[in-house]
Amino acid sequence: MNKALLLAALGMTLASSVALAQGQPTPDRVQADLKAASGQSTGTVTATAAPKGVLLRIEARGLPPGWHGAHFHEKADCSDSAFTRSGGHVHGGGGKPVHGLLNPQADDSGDLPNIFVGQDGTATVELYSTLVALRDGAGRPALLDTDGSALVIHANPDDYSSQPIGGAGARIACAELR
Ligand SMILES: [Cu+2]
Repeated sequence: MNKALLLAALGMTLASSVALAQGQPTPDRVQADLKAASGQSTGTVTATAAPKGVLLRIEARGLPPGWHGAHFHEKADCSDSAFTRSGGHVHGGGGKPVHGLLNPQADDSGDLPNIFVGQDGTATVELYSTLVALRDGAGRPALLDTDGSALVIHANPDDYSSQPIGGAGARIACAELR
């Protein structure tokens, strides 16, 4: 083997070691600004595709302390201050979704556990949902469908059973996932 060939072979070995050292491929994820009703940024939301669902990270500040309902809503539209343009909850079936993580009849794909905001107004939360997919769901609704979706935080906690949104009240923060 001449010197040039040897160097080329060595270079290829190094390149494949670097690829191995980097490990897993970069996860498929989207990040969005979390917007308060004032229009100001109140944090960030990151949604990552998982093999059987979506991993969600919420990093918020400036929210009212206490428990708050959080759901995936139908459309990536947080353009009005009441966030009504984000629509109802993400739902795969026809008709109105039956809401509530503790409701045996529920088929609401937008359901998520409540988040807790501390006295300083911040929350750092990771949630996991197997009810949706980021893109291809094998039957689960995709968050990144043609009109995207929104992560909405409500004023009150979700009681996980009453209709239509578990008594969670007004929408106080919204992130456009697209
Ligand atoms: Cu909601």
